[in-house]
Amino acid sequence: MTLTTTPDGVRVEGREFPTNRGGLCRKGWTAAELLDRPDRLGTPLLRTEDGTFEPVGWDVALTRWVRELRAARATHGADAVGVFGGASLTNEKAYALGKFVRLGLGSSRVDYNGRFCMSSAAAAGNRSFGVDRGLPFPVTDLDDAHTVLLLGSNVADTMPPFVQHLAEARAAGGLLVVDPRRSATADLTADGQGTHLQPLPGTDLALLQGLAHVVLAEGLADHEYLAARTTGLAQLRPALNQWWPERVEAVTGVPAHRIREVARRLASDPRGTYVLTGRGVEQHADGTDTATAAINLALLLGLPGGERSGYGTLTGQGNGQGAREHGLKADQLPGYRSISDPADRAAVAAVWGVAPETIPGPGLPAVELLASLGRPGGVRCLWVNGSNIVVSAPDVAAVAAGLERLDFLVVSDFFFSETAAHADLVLPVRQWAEEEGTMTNLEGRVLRRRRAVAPPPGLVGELEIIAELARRLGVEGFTDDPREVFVELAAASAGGRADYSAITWDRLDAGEALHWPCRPSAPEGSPRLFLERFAHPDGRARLVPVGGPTRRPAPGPGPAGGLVLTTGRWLEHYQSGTQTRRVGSLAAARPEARLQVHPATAAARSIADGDVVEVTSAVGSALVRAELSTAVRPDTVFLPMHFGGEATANLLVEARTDPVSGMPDFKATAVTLRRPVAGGSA
Ligand SMILES: Nc1nc2c(c(=O)[nH]1)N[C@H]1C(S)=C(S)[C@@H](COP(=O)(O)OP(=O)(O)OC[C@H]3O[C@@H](n4cnc5c(=O)[nH]c(N)nc54)[C@H](O)[C@@H]3O)O[C@H]1N2
Ligand SMILES: Nc1nc2c(c(=O)[nH]1)N[C@H]1C(S)=C(S)[C@@H](COP(=O)(O)OP(=O)(O)OC[C@H]3O[C@@H](n4cnc5c(=O)[nH]c(N)nc54)[C@H](O)[C@@H]3O)O[C@H]1N2
Ligand SMILES: [Mo]
Repeated sequence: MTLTTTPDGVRVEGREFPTNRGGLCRKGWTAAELLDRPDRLGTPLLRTEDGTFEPVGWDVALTRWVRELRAARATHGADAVGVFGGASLTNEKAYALGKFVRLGLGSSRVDYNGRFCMSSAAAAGNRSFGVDRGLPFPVTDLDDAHTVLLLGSNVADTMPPFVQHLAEARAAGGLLVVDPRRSATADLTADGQGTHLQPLPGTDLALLQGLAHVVLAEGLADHEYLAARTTGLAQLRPALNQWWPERVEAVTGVPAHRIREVARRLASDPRGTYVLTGRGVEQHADGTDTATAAINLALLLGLPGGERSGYGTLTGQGNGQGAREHGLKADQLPGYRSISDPADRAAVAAVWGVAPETIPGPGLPAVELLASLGRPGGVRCLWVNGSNIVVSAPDVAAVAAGLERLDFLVVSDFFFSETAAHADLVLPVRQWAEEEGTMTNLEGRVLRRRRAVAPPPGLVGELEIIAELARRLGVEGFTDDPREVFVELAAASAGGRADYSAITWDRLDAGEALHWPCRPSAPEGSPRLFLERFAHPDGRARLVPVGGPTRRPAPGPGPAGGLVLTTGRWLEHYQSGTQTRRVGSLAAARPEARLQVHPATAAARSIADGDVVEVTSAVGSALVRAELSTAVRPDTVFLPMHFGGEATANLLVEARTDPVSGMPDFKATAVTLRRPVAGGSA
């Protein structure tokens, strides 16, 4: 998109671009409204003795912060200071922040909200393919697809410009949507344009095992491809044996004959067939295994690395791809390198001009990092930069308690978020349209972000904050010039999995489409990975045997019976809502949270549309109005994640995580539902 400055302010215009073709979702069209809002943070705010906030100058703010950092480190050690970042940050900020924690603070304690977003798909991609790039092919390849299996992704609401790439598949009757709700995307399958499968939340692993079982049992697998391009078929077979369709039906609720139909459709013509996953299947305690099962299915069919076929995961946040490549993750160094691998450490240490042993080891994944706040051996001084964790992390009551235990909390944001309310120091930062940098999109293509408007006076960006902190801490090697940071980032990525070493701002500014890896030996970049080989040393993809779904309490039918809560997004709001709840038209369209409940489920509990209901899980309760809808399964309820206060979805979600990726179990929580005793009718 482009920004035009007009006498009345800034306007957003769609721009012709292959991934969106001039389309923009509603949030994009309204984003400019946020640049000059009166409640935008303008100066640092420091908490006073009596608990209120007082505007202070930057020097006072940074002096205090540096004193707190030094005190925490002197008393409790370097790992007592930590950073929680976000994937809305540019590549340059993500890189600088990761480097600053390791070298400037000497701490291992850094992680970010991408842990909540793409970590399961990333872990599965690395395990199966040896590399993690959301789409290993340009999104426009989907334009010719006749069959697309879309698992746990509601693109019609969460990525509206993407829907146009599904037109051909819909015309061919081949859009296959797996979602416990008849979502806006599931509606796209109506009138013979495809099929909607509606499993119980958290049972996709069984469903995928069942589809793979049918492919093998009915002789639909591509054995020539499996022999040439994969390893592990012999180990995979026994893991699939037990998942015959009738058994899968009993676990998922999806009829056995539909499972067979979908498997046959997927195998009918591999050229033009794609398997895509979203958060609905990835944000589970078995999310890595579920994404792996989707990859196994795709491999059995011979899809990944084909001319016009493949597997991919649909990236979430603005820089969801880039932020997971440059070292913001607890176990990573730039170039998608491992912080535990001696060769990776040596390569980055050389670029940073330090001895490898100077770089700390792996830190803690997000949920463990948050659990450590204010605890013995845990983080005591935290900087949250680019996330609203009091709304978006699991078990938010525990997170808020952790923030209160801290010695010092710094939150930087454009707005006074729910998390900022817990801070000792709140710092204003610049917004997207006010800064230069790069982002990496869902297909691994690096894009320039250009400054379109001047930031309000007195506001600085994170690169300036980091460089100034480093200067005050007496650490060298930090610049506030984003172009210089990119040059260093590209050098640090050379030879890594996400190699940017032949990418320059000049090439990007000249309009070149550059997908990583992009190195001097192949400066044209890599729009299609895997055509010849996968990224494991032997060039083969791995079929990884996985088990059955994580056991959860089964929902009960009666009025007092348990239900499964799942959570996700609405078209009108973005993430924790800090931004979209402030946009007039969006807030008017969707002013408050609603719990989607099936009418039969509501009737059994004497709940009417609009009633305030109490939802209770093992860790907490939420109060929210019910919205009756036949679009959700009777044993399932759905709550959007966009709201704070009593309706915060994450009051209910437990801090249980996937053992491989550290992903929280956001999408299947056992709950009960009732009308609060003291009335509660709207
Ligand atoms: N409007 C809007 N757009 C956004 C965002 C936003 O907040 N608002 N956020 C952006 C970000 S960061 C992300 S990560 C993406 C997310 O994009 P999506 O992955 O599309 O978003 P979700 O709504 O979280 O989940 C998708 C679907 O999964 C379904 N689902 C829930 N549980 C299960 C399950 O157990 N199995 C299956 N098969 N499906 C399940 C939900 O019903 C939902 O329709 O969207 C991006 N775009
Ligand atoms: N129950 C449940 N919980 C979920 C999910 C779910 O589906 N269900 N989804 C998860 C997912 S996929 C995600 S991505 C997370 C998202 O949730 P969060 O991590 O909370 O993400 P945002 O709401 O985008 O928060 C970003 C905050 O940083 C600010 N911000 C934006 N850009 C910048 C910047 O450049 N610099 C600074 N300093 N601040 C900035 C914004 O104003 C906002 O307050 O939520 C996760 N939580
Ligand atoms: Mo996300």
